[in-house]
Amino acid sequence: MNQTERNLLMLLEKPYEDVSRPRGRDRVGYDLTTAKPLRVTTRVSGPVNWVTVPERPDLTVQSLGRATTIRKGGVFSFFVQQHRRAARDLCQLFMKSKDAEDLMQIAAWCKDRVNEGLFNYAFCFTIVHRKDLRSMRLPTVVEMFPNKFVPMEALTKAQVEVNRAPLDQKEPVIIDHGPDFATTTIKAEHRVSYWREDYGLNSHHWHWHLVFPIDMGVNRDRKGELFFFMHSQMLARYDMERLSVGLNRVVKYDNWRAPIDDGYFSKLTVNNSGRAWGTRQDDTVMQDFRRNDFGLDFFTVAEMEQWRSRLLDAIHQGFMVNREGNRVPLSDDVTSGKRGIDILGDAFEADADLSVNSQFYGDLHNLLHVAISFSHDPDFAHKEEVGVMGESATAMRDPVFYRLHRFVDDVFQQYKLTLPPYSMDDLSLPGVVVERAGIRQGDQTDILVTGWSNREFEASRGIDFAAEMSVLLRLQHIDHLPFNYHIMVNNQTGADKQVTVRIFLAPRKNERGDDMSFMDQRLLWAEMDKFTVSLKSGSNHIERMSKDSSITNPNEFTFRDLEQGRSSDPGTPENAEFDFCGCGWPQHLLVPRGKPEGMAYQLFVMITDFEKDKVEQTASDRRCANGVSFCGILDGKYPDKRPMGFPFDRRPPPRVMDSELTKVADLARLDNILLHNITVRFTDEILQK
Ligand code: CUO
Repeated sequence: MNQTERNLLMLLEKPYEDVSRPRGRDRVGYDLTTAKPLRVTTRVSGPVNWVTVPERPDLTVQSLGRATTIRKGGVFSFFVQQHRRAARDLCQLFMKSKDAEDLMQIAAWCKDRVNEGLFNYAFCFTIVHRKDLRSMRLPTVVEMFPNKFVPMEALTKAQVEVNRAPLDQKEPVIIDHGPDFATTTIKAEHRVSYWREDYGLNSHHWHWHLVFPIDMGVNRDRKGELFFFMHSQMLARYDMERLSVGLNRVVKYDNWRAPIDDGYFSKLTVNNSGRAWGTRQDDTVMQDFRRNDFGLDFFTVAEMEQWRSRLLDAIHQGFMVNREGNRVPLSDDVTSGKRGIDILGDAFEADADLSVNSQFYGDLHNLLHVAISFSHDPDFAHKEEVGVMGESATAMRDPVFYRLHRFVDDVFQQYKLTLPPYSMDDLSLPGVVVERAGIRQGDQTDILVTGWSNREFEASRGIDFAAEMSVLLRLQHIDHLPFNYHIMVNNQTGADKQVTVRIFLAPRKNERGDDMSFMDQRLLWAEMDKFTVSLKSGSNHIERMSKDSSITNPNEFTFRDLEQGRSSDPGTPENAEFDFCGCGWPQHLLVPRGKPEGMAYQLFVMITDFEKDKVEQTASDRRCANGVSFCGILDGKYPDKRPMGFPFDRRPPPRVMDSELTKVADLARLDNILLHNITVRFTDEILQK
């Protein structure tokens, strides 16, 4: 990273401090004195590397458009259309900059004039979506906004330690956090707090919505479908965690007049001045939205119910109706044009630019987030802040997130169940036999081991502790020991063959402890990996490392990594290839927790014909090595022609090879599919990796 890029990146640090405050290892401060800053520069001690930002007569309050409509210090919520419009204006201003230096000057000028969350969002959006800045990496959102991940209590403790430390202390102040969650064991839902409140899970969700924004003029390949698929997969994984701690699978929230059983009190703050997120008592009922502080028009639960009916009508009638009153058929059986699942996803999430008729189908999923997040104070009577459901970096902490998204998924699934089952031609691959498959972890076979690990983040990059020393947050999180898949495949086609290997994992037993039917187990299958291999004729031994998974992102950069150029220097051709890293499921959440005594899982390995799966990309399309199943390819097409979640996204065919199909094992009678039992054992110890 060159100095200009470094100076640019530093603007993401200390979001709540004046732009003139020194930041980063190099103590960079931005001097806008010639550009008439908004306030007098705060006095700072110690040397500062001043970056002079020249006067920019071209920048006026008008340049900011609607970006100033969000109050500073408050929440920036992408679920609110007015906030998205503010973001669009600021992103447009940033996107128009000529180069990195120009962007740095514009951004430094804007920094203290707009809402902090909005600023960082627009800034990150620009880095992700501008081709000339692809070599830059984003630091983890945990370091930008520690207050969205760690309770204020822990951060206050850090401040006390900093104040006590000698001024010349060189060692960092370390604050341990976790396992310590927002609930106690009195609440059954507490048992999955370790997962809901995981930093990686929440930063993944923030990052995913940054890469797939709505109403921002971003129309990426199969965006609506990916909204469905990625969230559906998160639910499959959540349900696996629930089953591992003796909880039933999550129940959809679809009676919006009934109380929401579980409340949520996040203990987090929305900014550094200690303003808390709104909280929700147990048994709160969602209300009509009638607040005047959020720039959002009033809306009612009845309107949302109407949008839901229209979406369900469309699904069951097989078409939507566009603004001109014409029918838009919903079908995935297309060779060109948009798939039904994409059309539905765009109208449901919703993206007003892409929805076939946003007036008619509304903004259902987004406004459900909003209505739930204000259910504790729907008319602003108590002047309470929005709840965590209103922000993508915090929403997944709340148990109601999963109940809401189970409803969203249920609507998508209703559509999927209208589609015909896959044919034998879709499912089989003549001449290719999966003979054996299994897992090796150390010297163990077919046993995966989970436990805890620690990860350190620098809190002083997001919060100004007014001290020279670094302040590290050490977060404990669930993790697993790395492992390898071993798959033996016999290629009897008589020639080399390019194939796609698809690996899924699901629990073997349901809540009752019974083996599951195909339909009972269908939504529990989590994609573990998907990759292409060239089979030679005869026997093949495929070995694949867990860290190479197609869903995960192994590169979560801290500010320090980026400053030091660690694993992030785009100077080498290999790294230039692997732009767009940063999106993807956290590596440490790849394996579900399992049980101390071991939990029975099934590994599903399927081999399909790459000829039928492949998607032509243009030579210039950049790809990241990882996270592709959840994040796609930035400038290119989603690299698998099959519907996402194939073959579990549809109802199964009633018969396979002349016998009834009731269980997944019946499908595995096909030669190209193998089902294999494995065990996941949770150790409740720090893992020695
Ligand atoms: Cu990701 Cu509702 O879409 O949170």
